[in-house]
Amino acid sequence: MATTPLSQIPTLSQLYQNNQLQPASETHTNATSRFNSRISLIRTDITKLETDAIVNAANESLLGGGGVDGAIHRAAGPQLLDECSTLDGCDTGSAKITNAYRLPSKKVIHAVGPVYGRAKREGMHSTLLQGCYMTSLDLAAENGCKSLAFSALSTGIYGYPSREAAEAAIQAVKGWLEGDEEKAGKIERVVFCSFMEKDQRAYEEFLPIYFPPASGSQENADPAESGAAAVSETQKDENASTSAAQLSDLPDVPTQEPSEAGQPEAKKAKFDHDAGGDP
Ligand code: AR6
Repeated sequence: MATTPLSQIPTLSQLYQNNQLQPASETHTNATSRFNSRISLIRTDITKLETDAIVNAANESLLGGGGVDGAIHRAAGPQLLDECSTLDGCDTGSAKITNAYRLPSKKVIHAVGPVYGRAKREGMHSTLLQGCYMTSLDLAAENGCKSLAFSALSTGIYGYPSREAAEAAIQAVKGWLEGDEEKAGKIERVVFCSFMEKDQRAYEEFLPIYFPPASGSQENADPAESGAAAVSETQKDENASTSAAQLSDLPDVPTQEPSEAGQPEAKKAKFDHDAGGDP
């Protein structure tokens, strides 16, 4: 599969315009359209994305594993493991950054999401997951990465339910973009990269609740809910959107689920039902 440049990754504005993302029937109280040209959703293999950084779903050792971690290490080559082994691991809920070696991105951010069962029992699951998203955004901003793509952290082997994870991830990214203005201004694009259909569906459900189409623009209007102030700010970006014809050139979605691509189901089941320990 060829690599995908940032210009080929559709923004929410473009997805709404092309009816590839449907507005929600009800939006969140604090919903905004302000960031619709800075947020993307794509279902693809994250190792093919030409964003400045990609975010890996790692474990505390940072020494590789299955799932997306395995795919990233395979695609980056052995130098990635060499660099990771100098980092002294990483706490759950946090992240560290490395070079990307043979990957088309410039950097890899290794985030350690929570094992759902264990973290949920301690009431820490969403705090830890959101910590991964916020630390990754901080690291991207500090390291000159203007675009970054997140894998759906913790939703594979670590057993975090897709809908809960998508909502927590979206809230974290929204909160971060609305936070420190100077820092947030350094990030031009945040991509949610899903792989399995269940995760794609979860983002398609929750992104419109938090980031509805701008009313009065070329997006599918949802006049009742999107803030008036947001509209004027986003309008010019949205009018400059990619056409449907260009978007039809987007890469094919994967035809294999990760479990078929070498991610052990037995291991996943263990973390779904009980958090026995880090694999
Ligand atoms: N591109 C994008 N997303 C992918 C890809 C890919 N090539 N492959 C899988 N995913 P997981 P976790 C999705 O299990 O749950 C590792 O062994 C996958 O569908 O990779 O955080 C680590 O070393 C899912 O949505 O990570 C840890 O030990 C998401 O990536 C442990 O797994 C995350 O699934 C971390 O578990």
